[in-house]
Amino acid sequence: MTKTPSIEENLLRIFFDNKDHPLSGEDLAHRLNVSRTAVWNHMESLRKAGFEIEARPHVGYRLTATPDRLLPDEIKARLKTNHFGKVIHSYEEVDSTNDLALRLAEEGAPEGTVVIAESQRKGRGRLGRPWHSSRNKGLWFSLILRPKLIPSKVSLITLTAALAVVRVVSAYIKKAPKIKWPNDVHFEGKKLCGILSEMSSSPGQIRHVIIGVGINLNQEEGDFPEELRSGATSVRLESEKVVSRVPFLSVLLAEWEKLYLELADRSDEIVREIKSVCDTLNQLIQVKQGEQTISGTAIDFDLDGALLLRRPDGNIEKILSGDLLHVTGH
Ligand code: BT5
Repeated sequence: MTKTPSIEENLLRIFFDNKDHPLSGEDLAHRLNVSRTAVWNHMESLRKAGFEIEARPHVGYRLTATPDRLLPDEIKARLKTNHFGKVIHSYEEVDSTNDLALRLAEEGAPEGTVVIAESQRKGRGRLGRPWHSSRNKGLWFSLILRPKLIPSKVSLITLTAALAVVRVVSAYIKKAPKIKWPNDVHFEGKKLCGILSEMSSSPGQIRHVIIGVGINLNQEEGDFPEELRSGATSVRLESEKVVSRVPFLSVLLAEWEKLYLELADRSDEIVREIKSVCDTLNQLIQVKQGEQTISGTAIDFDLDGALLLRRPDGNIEKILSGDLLHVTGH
């Protein structure tokens, strides 16, 4: 169930839809179906949260600046999705958004629920590796999905998230970033985004999958710990632009929802697009799976998003997951 929008959310939506056009108190009261005093009170509560609202006598009110904070009212007011982000749990700090999302999914949270935090104490990557989540500098969030797909398709869902990130980041950086199979988006060999998919399934069916996305947006070099500096980057470092995180998130969720819904009947086209932005293909690679390392040339993906590797003996092996090292290139 989706909660009724708050007055603040509706007020922000009206401001966003009317961009530079000032609105009178009377007009706002009419659109929101509340008194002018109520409009004023809700406007004050937005101001307290950091929104700047200009009031010009005889002209009206105009939203002139938004705070760079992950406030559900603003996120929802900007969203143009049907499911993704309709329910949002936003926190200042959590251990890991994936852990919270997992718990909510088990309690029956609807598909599209987002758990997001300004920082994570124990953000994690695959195999329990740490994920560095600097406060207010990026997007650290998890999405609950309940896809009607067989479990082997889960890699494709992860890749769809990566493709949505590539599409949105491409609007900020002149040169498009690349997908590094199975779960990274990087820019010239430096990691911009990592994705952690955790699935609960019964035989033949996915019960729910939590997709955790970490995107570096506004970090400068010094925001990364020493050991990550050579291998990590952010949209700001690559574009010299500061990114407004909430508009970025709302566009990302819309792009991702569109791709996710299209998986049902045009997954072949999506796989084709993933291939076109993935720099793992045609490379000599090593895949580490536990104690074992397999090498070969990455030649293709199948329709599940699994990687097809040509071994030195010519045999083709299907790889579902693993840590990947590009032996040629990066
Ligand atoms: C990943 O794992 O890349 C998945 C990261 C998923 C993070 C999100 S944030 C929201 C949600 N909640 C969570 O707790 N997690 C998800 P993996 O492929 O195992 O890569 C982990 C490695 O990336 C680490 O060992 C570091 O080397 C590197 N790393 C850590 N933090 C980074 C950062 N901010 N930027 C770039 N690289 C980083």
